[in-house]
Amino acid sequence: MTAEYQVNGAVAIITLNNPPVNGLGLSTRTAVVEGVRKALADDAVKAIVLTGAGKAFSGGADIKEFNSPSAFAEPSLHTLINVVEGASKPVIAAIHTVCMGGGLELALGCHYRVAAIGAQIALPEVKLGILPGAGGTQRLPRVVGLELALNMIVSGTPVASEKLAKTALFNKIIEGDLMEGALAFAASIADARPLPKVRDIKVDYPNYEAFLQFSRNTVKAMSGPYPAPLKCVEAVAASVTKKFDDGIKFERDLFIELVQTTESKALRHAFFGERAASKIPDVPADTPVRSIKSAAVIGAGTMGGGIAMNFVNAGIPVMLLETKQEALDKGIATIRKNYENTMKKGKLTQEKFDQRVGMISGTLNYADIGQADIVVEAVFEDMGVKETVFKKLDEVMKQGAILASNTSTLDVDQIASFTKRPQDVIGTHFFSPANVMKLLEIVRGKATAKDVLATTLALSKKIKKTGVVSGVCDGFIGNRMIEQYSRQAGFLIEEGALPEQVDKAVEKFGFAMGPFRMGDLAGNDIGWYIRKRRYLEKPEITYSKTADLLCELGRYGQKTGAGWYDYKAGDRKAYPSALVNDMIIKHSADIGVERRKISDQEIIERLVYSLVNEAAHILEEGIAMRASDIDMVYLTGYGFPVFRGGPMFYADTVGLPNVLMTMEKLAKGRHGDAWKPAPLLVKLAAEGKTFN
Ligand code: 3H9
Repeated sequence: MTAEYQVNGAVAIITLNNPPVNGLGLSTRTAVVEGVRKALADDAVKAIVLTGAGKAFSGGADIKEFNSPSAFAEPSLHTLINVVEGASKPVIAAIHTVCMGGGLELALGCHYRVAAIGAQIALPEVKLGILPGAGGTQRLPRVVGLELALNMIVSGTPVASEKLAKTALFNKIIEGDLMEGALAFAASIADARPLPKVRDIKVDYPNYEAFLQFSRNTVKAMSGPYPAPLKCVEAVAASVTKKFDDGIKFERDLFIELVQTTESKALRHAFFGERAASKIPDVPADTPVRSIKSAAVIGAGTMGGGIAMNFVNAGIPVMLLETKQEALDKGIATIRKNYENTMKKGKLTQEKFDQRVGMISGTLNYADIGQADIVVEAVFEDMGVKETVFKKLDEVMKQGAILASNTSTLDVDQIASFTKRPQDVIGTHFFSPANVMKLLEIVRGKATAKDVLATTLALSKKIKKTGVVSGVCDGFIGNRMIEQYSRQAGFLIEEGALPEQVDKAVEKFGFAMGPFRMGDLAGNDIGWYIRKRRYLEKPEITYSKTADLLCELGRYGQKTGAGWYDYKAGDRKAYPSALVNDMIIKHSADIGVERRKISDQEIIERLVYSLVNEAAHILEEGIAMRASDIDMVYLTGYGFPVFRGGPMFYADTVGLPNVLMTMEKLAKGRHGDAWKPAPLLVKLAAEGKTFN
């Protein structure tokens, strides 16, 4: 049963029991309706308490159900709420830990609500590209007021129950045992009549038109490509402008409209994708993990410093190791400065600042880091350098320590072979700035022990990253794909586009940054260094030479004050460069390419489908375990627009046969060999299937 029924004296207790978060799927809704009917039929029962088992009152409607007919099957959430609200005996919601979405809507249908301290109260539907569709937009303003309800619904942000104690949302905040308090409350109101219903409350807000218009303007300006936030405002507006039942119908129509949008489907995909990524089929959830109480980072540069901050933010003391005192001092000073800036913005107290800075130490001596539970190497991306470091780590680190490499492209198995304990070696590829970016690509070597993988995944959660596991290959998931994207970007400028056209098209598509602005930010010399290695290792792969010519001019990007674009001192704005554009045009002439007008559509197709095709290889080879893992890498590490769900999800929405057709057309053009479709893509398209 997904809800339990028991009678305690004169009170029936209905307990939602649908782990993990008591989602209100069809079977739970059915069980609660049955429970209420049973209680109403029992003359000995005077009141009903509704609560949730385990770690939630309820996390809301079962999101997994949204793509299936059972989402709307009877009893629907509306029907359930109507049964509760229309009950002839008082129904009291006893709320704890998590009360969100449909869970809060159900509670709002109850006659009374009592809550434990610290319960997280939210209508977070907007984060899934929808709005509360079971009366939340109509009932919440009636108990907490128009303004607070609008804020909660448009932001989706949870509010602690005690902060809402003064509103009509709760009849009582219970400090001790929740059930004991709820039963005492039930006894105190068992005979009270008439039963209060939230629907009967009038939303009172003088001059609401002005407030609503202000809200529309503000929300419209902030919601970007997402339709849901503005629809939230419209639905909340209906709580003042329409009769209750009309408001409910209006809300329901908007909900049905939103749930079918690609934006909402993409956000739901990302929600489940993030959770799926931490599940490794041959590493069960109960795999024992190693204790991580201290960390060391080799290299105090930008990357090493950012990595260290992650540990410190999570309460794990870290020791930085450098080869020269000056570099060490500079690295630690930069971290300190970063925390000072956060403190100046009011996001860190002096006490927390002192704590964090106090957790960082430095050394020039390998012997000092030997007792750390994990060491992350963030040194120069060169196999020779990695060899020296890992041999040293093998000598000094205690047994059982995890030896992690922040390599972004190199062979983790080879790195592991430099040690006598390859089972303890793993790749942890952070993205710059490492203290900000959500992605952590976790590279599982062929010898990596299961508990090392499980520990690293758990650690990624602790440091608030989205950990995605990749197998070993050149560039892993993310950089192996971006290589194809960068190649296409290079060909596009050789054939007729200029950097600003490419960047604008990509940014209009929704990427945070186009490839050329991104190159200038990350440093064009990094790609140059990698290409030089590839020219030797894989001479069969063709690249545009424009990026090499740029680097030969010393234009490495923002750090040298010039890259694909010009920069002014103290200003990160990219100004198109006449010099670079002339260089590109001359290069086309030098290699005998007649430049042509390239459409924005072609730019997007070539850049995005190059990612998709490489990803299909990666999936087929088992480097990525699932298509959604690839999407998570791109959503959290490469600025792929979230409302498009990631490259694989996007290809699914375009339709794989359509993607394939465009690739076949591109294969007839210049560098057509790049468009040989991955067998998996061909197979899925032929079978009418999708990646996800
Ligand atoms: C809604 O209510 C619509 C209505 O207005 C109208 C309907 C007509 N459904 O995050 P965690 C799973 S829309 C199904 O790791 P935490 C999740 O997939 C809903 N499953 O834990 C994961 O499964 P697994 C509005 C759900 O403790 C497991 O629970 N509600 C749901 O860090 C643990 O999740 C929301 O948007 C769900 N509703 O955080 C709430 N929620 O273990 C979304 C979670 O198999 N959920 N799961 O991977 C959350 O914000 C967090 O999950 C929560 C727990 C705070 C609840």
